[in-house]
Amino acid sequence: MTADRVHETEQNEHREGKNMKLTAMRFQRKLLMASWLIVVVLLLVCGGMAPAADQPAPEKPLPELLTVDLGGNVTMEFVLARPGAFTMGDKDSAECAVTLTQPFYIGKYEVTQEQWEKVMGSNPSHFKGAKNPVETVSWDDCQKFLAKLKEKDHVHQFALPTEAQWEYACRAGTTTDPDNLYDYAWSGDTGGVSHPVGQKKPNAWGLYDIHGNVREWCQDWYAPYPEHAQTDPTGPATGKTRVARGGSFAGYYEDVRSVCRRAWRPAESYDFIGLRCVVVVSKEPAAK
Ligand SMILES: [Ca+2]
Repeated sequence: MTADRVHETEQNEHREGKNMKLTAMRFQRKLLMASWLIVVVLLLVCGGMAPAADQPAPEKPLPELLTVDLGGNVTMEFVLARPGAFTMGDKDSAECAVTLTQPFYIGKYEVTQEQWEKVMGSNPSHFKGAKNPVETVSWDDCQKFLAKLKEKDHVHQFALPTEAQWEYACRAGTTTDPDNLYDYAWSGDTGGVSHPVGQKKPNAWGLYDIHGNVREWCQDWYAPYPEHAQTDPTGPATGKTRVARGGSFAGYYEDVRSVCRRAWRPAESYDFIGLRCVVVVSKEPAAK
């Protein structure tokens, strides 16, 4: 082999070695890019699956029914009332446009004597019966009952319904009362005594005895309705009498209509006035 031939062979070998190195480098570069691509895709997928830290978790829908355990197999049942708007009162007396922006739970039944006794340890009612509505309780007594109820159950926020909440729930999305209120209400000619709760027809939202049996204390002071539309009204700041709604076994047919308003002093108690509770639903977490 001549010197020139040797030199040419060496050059060819050198060129081949260089080409192999270039091919290897290109392969490594492609491998690196593919790895980065996989990492980016994985990050996008995982990021889309996990909730962002600054986004609140979606709210769970409120259950339609709520049962509060008072102990000793005594419970209190509530029905969900969703936010809405309605006309309070009627043209014959006075009316007011009302919007309720917050959901709330309202008692499916009037508070019974066994429920009151479980919470308060005594039963002041005149017409005795475990399942009869508690009566002969003043508005002031009801506040003591609610305070004791909160001591027993720290989870829920109990209250008397505002007058607007009461009428909203009584109307249950309707603009008129049922044709025959005696199917729904113990009233007038029913012997002048209270009756066990839940025996008549419920209203459209499943509330029993919201017409009749015993009148039901509301939270508000009594006053003529305001002239302007109201949002989440709670009544006047002061007054002399508190509202009681729904008529009773001792009243007349007119009294058990959804629009009928009556009021008594907060310390007064009668055997035809009881109560129905609400559970306040707050969108904000309860303060600790
Ligand atoms: Ca009632």
